[in-house]
Amino acid sequence: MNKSLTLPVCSKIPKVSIIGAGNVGKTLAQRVIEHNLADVCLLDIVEGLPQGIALDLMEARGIELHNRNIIGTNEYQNTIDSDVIVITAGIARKPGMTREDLLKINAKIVTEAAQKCFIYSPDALYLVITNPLDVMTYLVWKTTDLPSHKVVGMAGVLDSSRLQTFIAMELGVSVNDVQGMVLGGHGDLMLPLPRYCTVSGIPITELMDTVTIERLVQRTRDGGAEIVKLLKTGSAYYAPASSAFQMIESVLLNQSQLLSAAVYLQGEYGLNDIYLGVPCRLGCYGVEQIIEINLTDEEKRTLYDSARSVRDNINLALEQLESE
Ligand code: TXD
Repeated sequence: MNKSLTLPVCSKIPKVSIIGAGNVGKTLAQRVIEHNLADVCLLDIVEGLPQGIALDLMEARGIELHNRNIIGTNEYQNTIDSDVIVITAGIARKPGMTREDLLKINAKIVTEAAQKCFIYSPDALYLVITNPLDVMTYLVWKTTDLPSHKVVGMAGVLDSSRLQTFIAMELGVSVNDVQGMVLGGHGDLMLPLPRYCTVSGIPITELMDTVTIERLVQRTRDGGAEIVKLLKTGSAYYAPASSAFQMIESVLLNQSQLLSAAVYLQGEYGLNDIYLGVPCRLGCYGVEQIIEINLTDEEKRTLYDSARSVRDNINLALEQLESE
């Protein structure tokens, strides 16, 4: 028998739990394990669904040759000791359902999921994806004892990626060279900032006329709807999963990336007690810094309109949760 080796102590493999094994959840799970970033616990309310997806992904390891594990479960205790909790659980709007109905149902799903995860992973970073994004992110913070820097919503990275992609396609340049930023709430009132978009340092205002820029900005605002219209059932999930992956990587590898995300505002941009998309630095501490940039009066108006709409929905959701 071979002598056993004295192995060095391994540092803990990071763990990401994803609540909701739908399109975004399962695509994100695949990215996380196949990039060797973390082990994954995939949880869904539907019995067999997360287990089946996890087994299928595990069986690809002989080809993908990564070393991460994924389990599927319906039990919250399996999320124990997670470093990141991602909440994608929710339902999509069905025919005949009002926005308020959807808000009420998703608010209940998301807050219950966050509270159950909190029991097992009180120190994790909570990344919220379920729509309406800014409202759901606020509710996760409000209904748990999590500090606000540990609760963040994903939308700005996706909206920014869409804008960067459209700029690269329009100019025929590599998307590697394009920088762009979209602020505000995730929805019709998002605030793409063409003034801050550059191609290898050159402002896009030098490279495109205002009509073209406005067309790309509008396509970014309609980005989600354009995909829903094409898919007919369901909404975008590849780019949303990539966006969430970028944020998780910044946290687990402590990269402190400066990106746009829904964060808790306490006076920044003149806004208080609200989650809204603004530039921030994201690292292992969670939200490390919120960056305030100069906005024109018109940009501020859009940001405040966005904040007003988010706040109305937060109030509505809180009333509904309290009335139960
Ligand atoms: O930029 C963004 N933030 C977004 C947000 C981009 C894309 C998608 N966006 C929203 O994410 C979308 O509007 C949804 O609210 C979520 C998830 O989107 P996805 O496309 O993954 O939805 P699916 O495929 O319907 O998956 C939802 C899963 C499904 O498997 C349900 O069974 C599960 O959620 N679900 C639950 N899991 C656990 N616990 C409960 N209670 C539960 N209810 C539903």
